[in-house]
Parts: sequence; C-alpha cells; structure tokens
Amino acid sequence: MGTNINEFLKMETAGMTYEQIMKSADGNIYYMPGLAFSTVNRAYSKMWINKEWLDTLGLETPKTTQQFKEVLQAFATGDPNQNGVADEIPLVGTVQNPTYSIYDYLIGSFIANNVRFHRLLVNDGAVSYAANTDEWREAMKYINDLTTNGLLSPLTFTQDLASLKQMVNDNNNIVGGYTSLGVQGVAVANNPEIISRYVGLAPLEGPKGVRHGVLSIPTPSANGVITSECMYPEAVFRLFDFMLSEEASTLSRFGIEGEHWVVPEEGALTNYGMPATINIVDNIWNIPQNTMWQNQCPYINRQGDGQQRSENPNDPVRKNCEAAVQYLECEPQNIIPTLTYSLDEIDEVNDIVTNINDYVDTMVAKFAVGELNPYDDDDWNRYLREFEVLELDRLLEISQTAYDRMSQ
Ligand SMILES: [Ca+2]
Repeated sequence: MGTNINEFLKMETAGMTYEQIMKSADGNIYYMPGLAFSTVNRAYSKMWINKEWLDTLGLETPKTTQQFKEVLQAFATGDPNQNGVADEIPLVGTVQNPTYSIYDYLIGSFIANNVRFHRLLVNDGAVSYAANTDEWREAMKYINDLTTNGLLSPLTFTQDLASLKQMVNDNNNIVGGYTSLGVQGVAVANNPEIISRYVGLAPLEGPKGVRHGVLSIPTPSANGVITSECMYPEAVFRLFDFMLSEEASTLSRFGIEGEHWVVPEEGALTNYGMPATINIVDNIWNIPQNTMWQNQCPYINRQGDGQQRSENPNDPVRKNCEAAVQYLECEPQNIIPTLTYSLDEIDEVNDIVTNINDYVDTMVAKFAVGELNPYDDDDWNRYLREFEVLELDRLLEISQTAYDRMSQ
C-alpha cells in the first residue's frame, strides 16, 4: 500500500476512520480519495444577522433562542432602518438549497440535525432518527411561533434564492437575518456596504441548553480508479498515491509555487488566526488552463484552511471563516458522517430516503406556517404515523446493519 493513502485511512472524522468510511460492504476499498478539509464549509447554514440594526436599536447579539426571538421582535417594530415605515423583514430565507436552510439552523438549538446524511444520529451504537422526536416537535413549535408572530417570513418556504437575494440587497436595508453557507451566497460580494451590514451569528442555545451548528462532514469522493484493462496497475497506484501528497494536492488545487501562490511572510495569519501556509497571488481555480488538474484526480487538500487572510475585514471569505469558528465549538458528537450500504441495500435506502426527505421538508413548512399545528397532539401524531407508511423503520434497520458492519 502507498504511504499517503495509509496515513489518510487512519485519520478520523466524527468518530469514524476514513478506512471505515471508504470500505465497501464487502470489506474492500475500490478507489483513491479526493477530499478537501475545509472548516468554512463544514458549518453548513450559517446565520447572518443585521449588525447595523442591532447597533441602531442598542441590542446585544442574541445567544439563546429566546433572546433571538426578542431581537426579531425589536427588528419588526423598532424601525431599525429608520425610514419611518414598518418595512422590515426580521428573518427570511429560501428552501431552494439546504445550505440556505433557516429551519435547519434553528432546529440545531433543539436536536442535532444531520442534514447531510438522512438526519440519522447514533447514540451508544444505536442508529436513530431526528425528525420524529419530541425535540424536533419543540423545534417546530419555536419555528411556528416565529412565523405566526410575523418574525420569520412565510415566503421562506416558497421563494427561490433570486428572490431572497433581491430582498437582502434591497437599497432600503429591509432584512434582519438570513442563513447561507457564506455571507456572499446572498449579499452582493462586491458591495462592502451590504457585506459589512451582516455578521455571523453563532448557533443559539435552546431552552434545554442544546446548541448545535448544522454540520456537513466532508467525505471522500472516488477520484481515482484503475480499470481491469490497465497494463501497469501498480505504477498507476503509485502515481495516485503521490497525488495524495501535500505537494501534489497543493498543485492540483492552487497551481505552481512562485507563480500562482507563494509561501506567506513570517507572521502572516489565516482567517482562523493561525499561521498561514499559503498565499494565493494568482487564483486560477475554475479558469480553463493546462497547469493543474483542478482536483479532477486523487487529492487530500489540507491547505484550504491555511490561506493567508485578507486585510479587509469585509472580505467575504474572511467573514465566513470567522463565523465558522463559532460553529466548530458546538459540533454535535452523535452524527453519522456516512454509511456504506451494500448494493442490495442501496436501492431500497435511496427510495425510502427520497420519500422521507421530501415528506419532512414539506411538513416542516406546514408546521412553520401553521397549516399544521405543532402544539396539537392530533396533528403531531398524524405526522408521526406517516413515517410508518414511508418505512422509516426499514431505513433504520438497514442503517443499523450498515453501521454495525462498519464499526466491526
Ligand atoms: Ca423601516
């Protein structure tokens, strides 16, 4: 085996080694990985709050769900954009893409919510589901409260990203908060006035002390395979293993040292306040060229977090990283990064998961806007019963089998 792949397989993420993650159900590994470690992308939907409004109204940054609700109420009634008109939208989002999901952010104050992997959790080796729990119901009540009190706009559940962008970038400064992976996912990146308006809000502490960010654990993709027709499989394997080295991985992502990037000066820091390891002087990512492979090959990129920070406090990447740090400190510990299902299992799982995810997304919107009442036992029990039809039990059964197999 190669040196670089061996070292990688021993590394852990969220309680699993990459060897466990990469092994097929038959116990073999069939590919060489492509994986970028990125703190900023690990915190999935980050909340961006209107700091100008907080300052205008003399409000502290909210730390709990209760304080957050009070801040939104003040946003709604205090005319924080100071135009004499009640045109403020305290909180709004879109469900077009999970990285913009406000409700997933809010649910994190009640229960760990594994958005990236079927909302599956594991406690003491037992696989469970998040969206059928009492904690989930409490989250639905909170979200319902926000919406029915005019604090979370119901447009959140119907509008697309373009409409959200229009609201956030409105000249009249009308939005109090939104969620997205990066601040510039919604606010115009090259408009310092709008970018400076929003700051990252850490995950809020819920009434029972729960406080989780929405975590997206990166798992390796299959970026190198050797076909049975290959005449020199061992040589290709050695090449692939070299591609996993820091030298090759840096080349395949950032280009050539001295031309596209340089070693930072002594004392230069990253966006996370650590010593910087790379300073990009000519960014050729996503530009057609023949210098590097743009990660279309095996790679293990650890340099992403090492980039030298911009001196501009309104640099969107810098803001995103500063926000992400606040999410790292409250990562849930009972999340399954991924499960490797067998070929027999995978088709069944895919069908069930597609139906269940659609169902949960639809129901969250209904609970939020009051079409269903999360305070009403009948509504809640009807919601739970549908999981029987959707075969949640079967999903959990197969997932437990897969988890046990991977944990051996
Ligand atoms: Ca106003």
